[in-house]
Amino acid sequence: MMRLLIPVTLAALAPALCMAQENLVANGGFEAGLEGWITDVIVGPVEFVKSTDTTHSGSASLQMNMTKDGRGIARSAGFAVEPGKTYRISVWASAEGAPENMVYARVHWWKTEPGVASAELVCSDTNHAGGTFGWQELAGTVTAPSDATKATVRVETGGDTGVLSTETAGPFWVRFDDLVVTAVE
Ligand SMILES: [Ca+2]
Repeated sequence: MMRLLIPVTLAALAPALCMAQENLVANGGFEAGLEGWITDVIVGPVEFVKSTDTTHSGSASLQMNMTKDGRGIARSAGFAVEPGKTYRISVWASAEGAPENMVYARVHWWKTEPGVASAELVCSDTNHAGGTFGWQELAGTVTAPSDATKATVRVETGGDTGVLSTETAGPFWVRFDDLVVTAVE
């Protein structure tokens, strides 16, 4: 009986294993709070909170509380990438009173370690959202440049200097959850 059972079990597992896509981002679902993430206040104050009130999945999400015209980012831990390879980025977000088009995720490609000043940044975004909305997926497909070795993903409420003059109606908040980066076969 055992000889029969083992091949059957392996055959049943094989399709599931082939379909499984590894999430390259550690703690992308914020179940461990902000472990592995670096936060930065572009225009403050901004409060970064491990929210357990509302999540897209699991028991925690990241909530960023902005004052009027506030801007903040949270950057993931770095992960290895292969030059020329295509990756899909997906993150779920919800918001109240966010400025138009200012909620998104952005990948940065690095030649060396993330945070090294000599690294060349090449940015690619997911689609953007704004206003007041329930959980929605922001996704994008990006291709690693020929000299990239690592990448990080920032979830943002508009972290670029070019948009800092955009006024918001008042304080606003954005939640992020389930950041997943997978290599596209
Ligand atoms: Ca979560």
